Amino acid sequence: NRLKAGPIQPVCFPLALGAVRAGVELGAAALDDALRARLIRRGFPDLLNRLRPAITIPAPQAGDEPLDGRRRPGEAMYLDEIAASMPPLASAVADAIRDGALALALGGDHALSLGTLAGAAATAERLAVLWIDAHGDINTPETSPSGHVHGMPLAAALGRGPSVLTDLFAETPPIRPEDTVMLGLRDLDPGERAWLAEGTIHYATMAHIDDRGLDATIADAIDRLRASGADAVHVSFDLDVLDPLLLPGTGTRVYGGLTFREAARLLRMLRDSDLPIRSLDWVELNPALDPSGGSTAVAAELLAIALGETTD
Ligand code: 4U7
Ligand code: MN
Ligand code: MN
Ligand code: MN
Repeated sequence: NRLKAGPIQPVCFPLALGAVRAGVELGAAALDDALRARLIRRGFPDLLNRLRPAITIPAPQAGDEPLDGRRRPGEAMYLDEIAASMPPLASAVADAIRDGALALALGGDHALSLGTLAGAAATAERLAVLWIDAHGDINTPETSPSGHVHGMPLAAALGRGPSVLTDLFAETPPIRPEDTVMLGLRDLDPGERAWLAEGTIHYATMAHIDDRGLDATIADAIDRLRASGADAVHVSFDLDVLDPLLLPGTGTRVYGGLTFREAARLLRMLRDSDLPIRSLDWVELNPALDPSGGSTAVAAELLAIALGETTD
């Protein structure tokens, strides 16, 4: 489990086209800066030493045109630009993993998981995925109410969606729905609910977490990922899984999210597990939506816990 020990390679990918909302591209550098500053300030030299200098992969930007939130039904916005930007990100992630490091993708919006999942899958025989998010991100252009690609990356990784996205996984071993676990869900669109009702993807909504209890739900998820027999696990952490009262600096806020302590407990259990976690996404921080800086601080603090900072 590379969360707990070994080198960490931050890969910044300042993408906003998938969320069609300016400011989320600022999250990547803000997270890298805040994480390092925190580790220096709090005195965690071992963790700081594990952290390699960040690599920044260029992400396509909206340019002078304002981000255009309108679209025609069935269309996915900025689809070709986003798809074309993914291979360099996938390569950087695969290189870091092959080099023995934890590949830590800092976003940017969640469409970047198209690249990180493709890169992680390329290095594994069988990749399992843990998706921690208020949302399912298993829309296709046909089922998406928004047309925003950050609501579609997991669908494409699992083989559903426009060929320009699913082709990113053409050369990798397939990622299977039965090796996919989702946690924290509380805002699902009709097409996403219909897919989950097929019963293959393992998922826990926030209501399920309340009914079964957080620890048991996390233990179930870890058991499921271990039992999959996958030789690698990718964890994708969308910061909007946190309650918006705690982290308002994200683009698609949904009430009823995880508290700081619940998220810290989840991350400690993952960190201390025997799962072969080799890659991690930390996405959807939009510093422009929280000028107080509080959201960036919370995001960096939880990331430090995920990577082994401990006062346990
Ligand atoms: B995120 C949404 F309709 N489901 O598809 C959509 F509610 O990466 C939101 O999880 C997607 O932040 C949110 O547009 C994408 C919407
Ligand atoms: Mn989300
Ligand atoms: Mn997401
Ligand atoms: Mn979001």
